[in-house]
Amino acid sequence: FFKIAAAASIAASAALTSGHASAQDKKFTIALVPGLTTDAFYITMRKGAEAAAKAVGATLVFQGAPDFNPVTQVPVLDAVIAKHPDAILIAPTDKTQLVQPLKKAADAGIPVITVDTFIGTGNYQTGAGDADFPISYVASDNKLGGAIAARALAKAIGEKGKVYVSNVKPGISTTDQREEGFKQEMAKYPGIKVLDTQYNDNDANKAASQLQAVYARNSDLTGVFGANLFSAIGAANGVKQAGQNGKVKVVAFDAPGSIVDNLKSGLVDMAIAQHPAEIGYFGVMAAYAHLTGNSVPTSIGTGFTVIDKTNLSDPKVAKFIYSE
Ligand code: T6T
Repeated sequence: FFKIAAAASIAASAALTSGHASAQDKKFTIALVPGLTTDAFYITMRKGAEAAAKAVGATLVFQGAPDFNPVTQVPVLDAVIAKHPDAILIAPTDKTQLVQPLKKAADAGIPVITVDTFIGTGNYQTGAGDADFPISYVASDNKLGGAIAARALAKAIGEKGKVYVSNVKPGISTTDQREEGFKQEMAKYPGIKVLDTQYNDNDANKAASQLQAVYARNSDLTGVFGANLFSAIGAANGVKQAGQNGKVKVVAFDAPGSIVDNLKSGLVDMAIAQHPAEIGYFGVMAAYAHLTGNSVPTSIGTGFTVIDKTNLSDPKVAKFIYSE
């Protein structure tokens, strides 16, 4: 009898609330637009985003372009906006060129959260400027990451010689900040000269050729900082092709499997692993919080794990190697 009474009372309360489905009961669709689809960094981010979506009963849609370029990202974004998801998470491929395309989403009532990269200055919800409309920015501290890279490279080269930054192109918040942090820190080492940055358009082959060209002009080149996954893979390949394995030191941003192999062989000295799964997870959680009426921090910082030969087989470290 008691069981029946309890069941009846649950049914009664369900009947009372039905027709008034709360925001929490709604199955939200959250879109994630990565910088590009075929990058281990964003593949890992997607996993974290999917884990969070599962936890809150949301549907995650992952839709992106095959290369890191606003020209290909904007049409993907337009297609996503046309489907009107409940929220859009996006890694904008340019600080300025994605402002107007994302404004269209905000104007259509779709909350925007930027993950990994930012638009404008990255200071959101300030009421100032034309790019403060995103709800939140979830990312690594890229300036700090650049400074960590500089300190590691300085140590590896005995604080002397010539180095340069292998970078993607100007206008990308992440890689701009890494270069800035790197150069600021390197200024503390009088024995190190920082040569001109080489821009590779996210093409590892171009980064490898550039390494060889810089080395041909500077036989006293002692180190290179690869400011993202493809820059680092390319710079390391360039060092190998120039026959300078272990002589020209490489510090890599990002930690795909191939970079970890290069740590083992000694071609790369150190890799700064971002936590892309954490970025995806907290991106979705921030969207869910916003959609259910909760306030969200305008900036959410995620961590790094520094990987080198000595710690790469430690499971606590190895879990941050990116998924392919
Ligand atoms: O380094 C990441 C990301 O943080 C950056 O914005 C673009 O490049 C990567 O995706 C690595 O390829």
